[in-house]
Formats: sequence, C-alpha cells, structure tokens
Amino acid sequence: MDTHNKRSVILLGHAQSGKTTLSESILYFSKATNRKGTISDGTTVSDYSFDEIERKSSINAGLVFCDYKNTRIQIIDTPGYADYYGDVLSGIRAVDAAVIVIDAVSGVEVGTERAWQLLEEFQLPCLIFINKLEKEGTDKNKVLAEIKDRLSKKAAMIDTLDDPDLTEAIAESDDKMLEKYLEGTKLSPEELKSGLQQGVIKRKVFPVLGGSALTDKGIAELLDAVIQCLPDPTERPAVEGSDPLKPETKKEVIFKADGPFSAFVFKSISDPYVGQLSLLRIFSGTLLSNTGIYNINKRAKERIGQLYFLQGKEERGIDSASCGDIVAIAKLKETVTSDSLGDEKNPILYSEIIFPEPAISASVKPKSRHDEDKISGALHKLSAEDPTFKVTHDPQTKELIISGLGDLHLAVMVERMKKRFNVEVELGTPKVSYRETITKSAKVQGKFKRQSGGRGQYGDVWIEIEPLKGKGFEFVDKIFGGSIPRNFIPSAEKGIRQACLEGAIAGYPIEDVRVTLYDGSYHEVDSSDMAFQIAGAMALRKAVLAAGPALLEPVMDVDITIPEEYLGAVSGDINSRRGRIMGMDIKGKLQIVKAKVPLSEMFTYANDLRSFTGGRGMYIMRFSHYEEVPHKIASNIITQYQATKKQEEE
Ligand SMILES: Nc1nc2c(ncn2[C@@H]2O[C@H](COP(=O)(O)OP(=O)(O)OP(=O)(O)O)[C@@H](O)[C@H]2O)c(=O)[nH]1
Ligand SMILES: [Mg+2]
Repeated sequence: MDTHNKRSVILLGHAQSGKTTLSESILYFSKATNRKGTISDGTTVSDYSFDEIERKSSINAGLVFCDYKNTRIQIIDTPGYADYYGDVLSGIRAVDAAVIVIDAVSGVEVGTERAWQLLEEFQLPCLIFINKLEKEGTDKNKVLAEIKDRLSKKAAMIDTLDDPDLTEAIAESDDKMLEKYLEGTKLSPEELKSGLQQGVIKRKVFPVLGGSALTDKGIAELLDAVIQCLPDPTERPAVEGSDPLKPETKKEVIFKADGPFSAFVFKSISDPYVGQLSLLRIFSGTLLSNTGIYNINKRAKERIGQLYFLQGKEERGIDSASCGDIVAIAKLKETVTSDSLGDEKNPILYSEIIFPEPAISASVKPKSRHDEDKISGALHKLSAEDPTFKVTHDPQTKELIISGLGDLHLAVMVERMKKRFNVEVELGTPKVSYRETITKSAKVQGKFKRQSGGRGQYGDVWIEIEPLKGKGFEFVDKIFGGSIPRNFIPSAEKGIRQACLEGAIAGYPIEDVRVTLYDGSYHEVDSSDMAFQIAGAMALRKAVLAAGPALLEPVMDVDITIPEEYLGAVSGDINSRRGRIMGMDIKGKLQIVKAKVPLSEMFTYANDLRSFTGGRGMYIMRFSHYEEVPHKIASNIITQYQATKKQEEE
C-alpha cells in the first residue's frame, strides 16, 4: 500500500459509547469481515479476550484494519473505563489521528473530556462521531451544541460544506483563505475541501459526524471523512525524537518509506500461541520479515522473524511493513514497551510512555496454601504486560501487595490469575506500615544475668534515648574508663538495632531516636557477645516505654481533580478522613484540591470519590511523610497488637 493511502486512528471516548461496536461496523461495512459480531454475543473482532466477552466491555486496546477505497485504515479500539487507561496512553503513540465516539443519549461525558485533553496534549487531529442516533428522542444538533460548549467552538458538522461556522473555521486555518474570506469573497468548493483537511490536521477544525454503529448508519460518511480529512503518515503532526547520546538535542523524524528505519514499541502482549508480541509503529523506513533490527535503548541488535498485522486476535503474516504501519513482531528478546528501534548510525530515541501511578492497592493471599509459590510468578507476568499494574512485597507487613488504577482493574487481574494461571486469590485491605518513636528522653538500665550451673551469662548497659526527628537512628558510644570492655560495645549496639526493628509497643520499627550507651558493667567470666546483645535489646525496649512512646503513620500528598460543583463534598470528605487541605489550583474548567491525608484513611478512596462525583473526580497520591497517630487511634492499634501477640504466645 502506498504511504499516502494509509490512515491510522485511535477510537477514544467515554465507556460504553460504542467504540468497539463502531470498529465492528467499520470492518463489516468495508468487507474486511463478512459477518458482523456484537457485544451481546461476545463475537466482536476487537473484544476477543475471555474477560472482555464476560464483562461486555473492552479491557485492552484491540487492533483491527480494513481496506476501503484503496486506503488501508488501521484502527486501535481502546477501553473507555478509567481503570484501563494505560492502553489509551500506549495507543495514542501509534496513530496519526483519532475518532472520538460520543453516545447521543448521554452527550459529552467525563471520558469524552479526558479523551479531548489527551488529544490536546499530543496535538493530534480528530473527528467526532455521535453514535446511537437511531435511538428515539436523540438529537444530533443538541449533542453538537454541547460539543461546541464543552470541547471546542471549532467543532462543526461536515455533511454540507456551506455551514457558516465550518467555512469560518476552515478559512481561519490558512492565512490566504482567511484574507479572501474577510474580504467577503466566497471560497470555492475546492478551496474548502483542501482547506478542510489542512484545518483538521492543524486542529483548527473538528468535523462532527453522526450515525449508528448498531445499524451501520453514517459509516460510509465516517470512512470518507477519515480518508479526506485525516492525515496520511507523512502529513501527521511532528513526532518528537532525540539523539540517544545527547537527549537534549531534538531530532526531526522524516516520515517516508524509503528513509532510515525508525519505530516505537508502544505495547507488549503475551499471546498463548506465539508467546510475547511486541507492537510497534513504524514512523519511517521499511522493515522486512526475517531480518534484524537495532534496539536503540538497549544498544543491541535483534533477530526478527515474521511480521504481522493484527486483526483482533488473529495474526496475519506479512513480508514487509513501512512508514505508517502498526505491526507485531513475535519473541523479541531484549525489547520492551517504550523502546525505540531504528538505524544504528542515525538513531532516533522517542520519549518513554508516561503511565499514571497506581491509585489503589490491595493485599493478596492465595486461597490454597499450595498456590503460595505460583502466585508471585503469575502476578509478575501480568504486570509485565500491563505497566499500570504493579506488584510489591512489603517487607514490614510481609504482605504481597498489588496496585492498579481502580477496583475494576484489580478485579480483572484476579480473574486472570484464576483463568490463565489457575491460582485463586483473596484480596484484602493492605496493612499500614506504621513506625514507633518516642516523645521525650529517658535513661534506663538493661541488665541480663543468668546463673544456671556451669558458665553464667552477664551483660549490663545504661543507655539514654532521645527523640531525633526525621533522622532515623543514631548510635553514640560514650563509654570511658572501661566500664564495658571495647569488644562488647558492638554487641550491645547490635542488640539495640535488632530491637529497633522489632518495635516496643506495636511491633513496628522504631525510628527517629538517638541511643547513647554511657555506662554499664561486666563479669570476667560470664560476659559474652550474646549476653550484651540481650542486655542492649532489653534496655532499648525499656527505654522506649519510659520515653513517651508514640506511633507514626504514613501521610500522603493527594491531588484531587474535580468539577467545581463537587468542591464542598470533596473538602468535607477530606476532613472526615483526618486530612488537611493545603491549597487549590485551577486547570481549565476543573479544580485541583491539594491535601495531606493519612494513608490508612485512603484505601477505599478510589471508589468513594467515584461514587460521590458520579465518576467525574480523579486523584493521584504519593508518599509525603510520617506523622504521629492521634492518641485514641494509636491506643487501639497497640491494644490490638498486644492481644494478637498474647494469642500467639499461648
Ligand atoms: N442503540 C445502540 N446501541 C449501541 C450502538 N453502539 C453500541 N451500542 C451498544 O452500547 C453498548 C456498548 O457498546 P460498546 O461497543 O461495547 O462500547 P465501547 O465504547 O466499546 O465500551 P467500552 O469498551 O466499555 O469503553 C453495547 O451494548 C452496544 O450494543 C448504537 O449505535 N446504538
Ligand atoms: Mg469497547
């Protein structure tokens, strides 16, 4: 296929607006398939995985393509739910343009706005498709008005080119035309047509079309608009590349099939039959099957086998691929998502995909003891496929923790564990990693003395403990005059450090203390390394109890983005979680609330925020600092710990 006859689009929009059905309708209409699948039967080309069929909603990006009017159109169908946003961020890096799908009944929704912001960020051109218009009572003009109000004034229906708004928008995209237009000269249909494509590419015009993916209405017009208004791979907006040796030096990518090879790996999937598949977008040059490539990030050459076009789950082998193509390669050894591939002599490095930080965490436990070994292997495989899904081991609480973008995301991973790896797990609220500390100084003695036939044990230390805010732990040796022989001082220190790890009041590590060893005594025969370790540990536990012990908890920085009308609800809720509001920011029509909130109060926040903002609120969270737990809450934690400890001892 000639480079000028290629188009690539990503379908974006709110969940359930009809993106997958639209991709299915396009495939059927363009005769890429001879039977139209449906969401209700679970037979669409794009939503082929077991969990997508079960949930009747996309979870991963689906790649499909068709040939229509001598043009190859490659489509990435993305999931609309925010929990699966990772694939939207990868997919956007592979295409030249987008189609935003809007449900005619619901109009512009949160997911529509999110898609709009993303396109603005990447400066990609787009068409807008109002879907479900066969439904009674829907009105495309009403939706258009909403689009103009909430997305852009430059949105216009393009069924006729004489809409005054459209003419104006087109004229504004070109200085010459604008001059003519302002002089009152009418633009010719040819001028309008060519001006339209330039206007769309420059994001000065956003063509709006309408139809129904369910009844295949408006699909012909949509495909015509994709061909006429959207850029081919050589006309697309610039892609930023850099020199790998001098990352500050920007490098221009020249989009042509006979130029040097340059491509970006935007996603990896594991296929049950062919194994690992790397998905890449070729920006320049040509690649042949069964040759080699150069990975710029790894500075390594790799052999490649067969190249494929993907039609949903089906891999179609091809001999070569070139500028503008989105293709899959099996079993690359070194290459991972976000790597750049290219010419060793003239390498272009593309920037890494920036994924959102996980918003929600849960602890995982296998339902059966036998699965304990399998669980972490399975989780690591899942997280290798999905950069927004993370697995960590908390050394403090000894729990395995999974984190993702929302509760749906975690639930999907639990299902995959079961279906793909045959491991059943239970999710729980993660334990909080508290710390113990002290609030004042104390001097105590730790004395360990045992006489049990034969050789006895004797160790005796005096220590002072003081608060040392934010400094962790410090040990000071102030033994003068040999009250403890020098070789036993490291023993006492070891015992003290060990006791710090185990905690004195609730089993959490002790931090922010200075311990000074200043006196003690010893026995010629009975003193030993072990006896001084025990004496040190005893002294420390006693000292903490005497020094006004306190519990510290992790406090998080939380940035909450919401429409203004939820400001009151969000602030009230933050207060009820023992949080403090630190400031506000405005981002377009949205409000960002910046707060500090204890982690222990944030475990259900993803769900709570979603429910009281009707899905319109978003937040990000990162660790800020440790802070003292209020007395009442602390004493509950301590009592609980003492009770379980007693139980364990009995
Ligand atoms: N009446 C009507 N229903 C439609 C139309 N298009 C899609 N639907 C229905 O809307 C629901 C969602 O359709 P999908 O194609 O899965 O929507 P989606 O945008 O891919 O959804 P996510 O992948 O979850 O973001 C399904 O029940 C479809 O049958 C349409 O044109 N008219
Ligand atoms: Mg879908």
